[in-house]
Amino acid sequence: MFTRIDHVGIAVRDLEKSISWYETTFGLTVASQEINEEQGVREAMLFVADGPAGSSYVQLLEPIRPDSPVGKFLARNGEGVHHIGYGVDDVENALASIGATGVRLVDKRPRHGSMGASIAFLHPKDTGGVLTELVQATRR
Ligand code: V0V
Ligand code: CO
Repeated sequence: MFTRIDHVGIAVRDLEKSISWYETTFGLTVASQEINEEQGVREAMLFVADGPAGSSYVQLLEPIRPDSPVGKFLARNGEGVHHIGYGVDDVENALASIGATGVRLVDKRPRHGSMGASIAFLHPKDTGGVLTELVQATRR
């Protein structure tokens, strides 16, 4: 069902500082930068590599309000890995088949994600403590 790792989401306190660190230390480059009001984040996608099933990224996430998923995560855990985003061909199909196994769906319907993707989250309490995101990227 999964075609690749689309991105690893990392909670950060200062987006600009973290972007600079990834650019300087790892030589990554920013592919896109957006504010997602619904998700409560300012985020940047840093390109890592192209693969046969699409590209993979590091997603840096800074909260735009404290009572958001990333704001609460930072207050509790500090900076670090927040979620894994797996690429899927069809996010609605993936949600239906994963939901049928009993995993709670945070999103019953896809939402707007980075770079025009359709995304949906699975509940970390049902996925071994790993917040998991399904990502259907736009075809270019
Ligand atoms: C919370 N918990 C986590 C977690 N966040 N566990 C693993 N990884 C995480 N990232 C645990 C937390 O430790 C608690 O465990 C429990 O879940 C409840 O946490 P809470 O802070 O009280 O929060 P809730 O219940 O209000 O919300 C938790 C959920 C929320 C997962 C439902 O964070 C959510 O809706 N996340 C999906 C949306 C999201 O993360 N958006 C930001 C990225 P204990 O203490 O009870 O054991 S946006 C994005 O990636 C975009 C736009 C993109 O890729 O394009
Ligand atoms: Co994400």
